[in-house]
Amino acid sequence: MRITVLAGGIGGARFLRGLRAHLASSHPGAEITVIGNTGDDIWVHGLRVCPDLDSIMYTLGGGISEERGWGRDGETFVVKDELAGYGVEPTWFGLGDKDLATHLVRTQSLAAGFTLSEVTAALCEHWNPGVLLLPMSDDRAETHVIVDDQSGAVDDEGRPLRHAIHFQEWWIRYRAAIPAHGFVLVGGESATPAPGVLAAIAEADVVLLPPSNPVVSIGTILQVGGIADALRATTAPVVGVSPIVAGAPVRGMADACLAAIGVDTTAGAVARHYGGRASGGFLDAWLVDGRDAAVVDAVESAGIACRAAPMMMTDVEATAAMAAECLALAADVRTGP
Ligand code: FO1
Repeated sequence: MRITVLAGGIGGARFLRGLRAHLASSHPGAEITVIGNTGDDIWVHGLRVCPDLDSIMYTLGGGISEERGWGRDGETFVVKDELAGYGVEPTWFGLGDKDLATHLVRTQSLAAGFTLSEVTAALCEHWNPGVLLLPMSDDRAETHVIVDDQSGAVDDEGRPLRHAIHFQEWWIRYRAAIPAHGFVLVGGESATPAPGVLAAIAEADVVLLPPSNPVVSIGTILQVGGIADALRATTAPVVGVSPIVAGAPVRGMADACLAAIGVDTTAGAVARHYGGRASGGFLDAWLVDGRDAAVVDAVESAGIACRAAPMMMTDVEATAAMAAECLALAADVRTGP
């Protein structure tokens, strides 16, 4: 059984850990291919950092900081403090000492001419995540956020000037607390899918969308040329898990992202945002938490099969049960009317 998963960082990684656990008992030999978001990637202190790829690699490889969901367990930040001592920016970025090794290996390998796919494969040989982890693209495509200039600069009508900052600055330095007027995937217009990405969608038995951020994680992956079309074209059932429960994101700040693109922060609105196939989208089925059971009929009327079940990834066992629900719903859709 071949399962392809489009994943962001923390939520995607935790979902994958449960999916892997479920498949180990229900479908031994199943293969998971992950298409990881690289829109969060950033150059920091001359190093290339790939937050979502690293969250997936560390989480599945057993090196993740559980309480943060990013970076390494047992991490220290001595180098970060030394850099701050020199007054070197960005001081707001949490560069971990153990995490630094990953960034150094990746940066040296990229400088030697290896692609991000090749570098990711090499890092995964060390971490052994148990999935094939593909970057969405080997090309640079970075999410930047349009915000009001925080220096207070205004235009001649007295309106705040706007400028783009890197997503990481918005997310980490400003905690997504300053309004995002929009997102721009810098480089996205020319970025192409990494090798194997389109095939992984076309040849999948099931495609899963974990409860990652629908705008800056899943949404970013969908902006890479050809990926959204591949989802619309695949015969595999495309099954998603709502990242919104009872009107709020379970984790992270997806509500700030959804507001920026004019999508309501509800389980139903995100399903319609992805869209059913009949309306030009790609979503065949949608899982919502029991607290959102009231949206099931509305989602079904949008041509998307929908089921309510416990959707909180409280531990691997609960997440494995979610994965089982996804695969059961995929089977229903495949054999459905
Ligand atoms: N998130 C934070 O909230 N604060 C940080 O200082 C921080 C540093 C960091 C370093 C490496 C890395 O791979 C991830 C890091 N993250 C940090 C998480 C990251 O910003 C987010 O996980 C994703 O970019 C959004 O999903």
